[in-house]
Amino acid sequence: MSSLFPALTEALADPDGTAAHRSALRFGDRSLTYGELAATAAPLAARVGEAGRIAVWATPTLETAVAVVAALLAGVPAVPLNPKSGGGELGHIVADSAPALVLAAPGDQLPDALASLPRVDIDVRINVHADLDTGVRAPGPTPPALADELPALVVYTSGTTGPPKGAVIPRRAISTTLDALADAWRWTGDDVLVHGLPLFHVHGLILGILGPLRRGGSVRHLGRFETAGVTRELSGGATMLFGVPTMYHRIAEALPDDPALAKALARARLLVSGSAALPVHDHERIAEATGRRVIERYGMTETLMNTSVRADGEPRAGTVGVPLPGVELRLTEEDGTTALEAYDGETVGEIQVRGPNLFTEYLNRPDATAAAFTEDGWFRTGDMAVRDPDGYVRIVGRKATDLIKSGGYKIGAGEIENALIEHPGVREAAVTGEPDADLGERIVAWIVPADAQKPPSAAELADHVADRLAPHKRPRVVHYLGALPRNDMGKIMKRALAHD
Ligand code: MCA
Ligand code: AMP
Repeated sequence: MSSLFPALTEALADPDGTAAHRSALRFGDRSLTYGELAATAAPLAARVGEAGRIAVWATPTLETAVAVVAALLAGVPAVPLNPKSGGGELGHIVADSAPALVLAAPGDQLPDALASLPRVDIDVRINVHADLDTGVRAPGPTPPALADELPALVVYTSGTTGPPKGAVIPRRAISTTLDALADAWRWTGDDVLVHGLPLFHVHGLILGILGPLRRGGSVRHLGRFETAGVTRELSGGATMLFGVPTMYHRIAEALPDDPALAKALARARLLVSGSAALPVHDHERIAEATGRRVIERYGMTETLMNTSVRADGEPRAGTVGVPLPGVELRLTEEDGTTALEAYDGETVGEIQVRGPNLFTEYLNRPDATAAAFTEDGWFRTGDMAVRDPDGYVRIVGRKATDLIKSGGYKIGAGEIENALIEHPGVREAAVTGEPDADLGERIVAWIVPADAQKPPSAAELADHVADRLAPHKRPRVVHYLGALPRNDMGKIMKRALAHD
């Protein structure tokens, strides 16, 4: 039952202490010290303290970070919402998670799907210390001790079919995963992290915001990812960079014409990639131009972080390193229960994990929760891998072909197919992923139009999906067919499609 953020607790108890004056968060030209964060988040925590669950309109801003910290101080589970989600997706998340209220930055326009929820503005008080210099500086109330099993966040994640499921992430999963990463990466309060990741997923929110705060260090968020921001921050004192492979690919593309970027990356203490596989070609291009090797770590919304190349280990392109402290990892045979013993770099099995880093359940989905675990408590990741003789894990694929990773986002083919079929011009639809140098995979839609003479255009279908679900789920390529290839059982043969 220890504090998730010791530096923040210290700043609350002693607004004049050294911890209070340390830098915590910076978004553009707006920043907060730990003292300011405490003075801003504590009153918000008091306001939401009685709520059952709260939604957070998770724009890439200081407000989102403050809102999530306030929820964690209060012990109220937060549901981060993608502000680009379409009406259908938001409607599902709100109905499923039933938040008591929504926290949003003053001035943010909220869509109709949130109209029924009471709204609380996130009032970020910059320069609180300056105000307090003319007033009374009193210690804040000590946050209540909260049980480790208490849900901290509900993060929505796509499956192969149906709408996204809410993964319930307890406080102990956050603390143990962040402490395991601290061990693997020698991550301390002296580190300054830079990233431009979205704040409604595990990578950007838990690793990218809560990670530095747990260490008593600081984070500079770019608002949106751009290589110029990476150059600026890594040249100006930042020590670590987190990104998805698409971001490192864009860095690799920019490096030949951008010596300042190469110099900035060369100065970084640690460059970390995750959420999808970073192609070896991009690893090599970055290493060649900067002399620095990107390290990869492997995680999942349901498990937080499982493995990583360690800061003191050998960086090896194409691998995700070794299991983190406290994480049990095994590969299993096709039956899903027999453990493979091989460490030969060849024998492929499904990765299963066990440990304090795991989620507790999918909200309102006991069926899906039960299916995700073996009888003896191993979580089935669906990722296929081999292990090198020294234990390094190499991910070689996925069990489900209906899961697409595009730009580091996990996207279920079924979810997009359901949205496409709602379009009046579509009779049948199938969705696949195909390789894309920038995004890893791009979404491809295979459409049987209702009227072959007047098929809906690719742009119209992309907009249709972006409006209902989210822009990153829109098809990038559309093929029109007279019929979908089906087997004798009537099942669509996606492999045949992809090879057409
Ligand atoms: C284009 N746009 C549209 C449409 N077409 N909007 C609406 N309707 C349309 N038809 C807009 C997009 O919204 C976007 O707007 C802009 O055009 C460009 O889009 P895009 O080509 O998709 O690229 P991008 O915006 O540059 O995105 C690349 C990215 C992004 C920055 C790498 O994919 C990204 O942030 N990925 C991170 C994913 C992530 O964090 N995954 C973690 C989950 P605008 O410019 O306004 O945005 S995995 C996880 O958490 C686990 C635990 C793990 O291991 O990490
Ligand atoms: P999500 O469900 O969005 O949290 O995505 C989790 C999935 O991302 C995992 O099951 C993996 O398939 C993939 N993933 C995360 N990190 C890596 C990595 N470093 N290399 C390959 N795949 C990864």
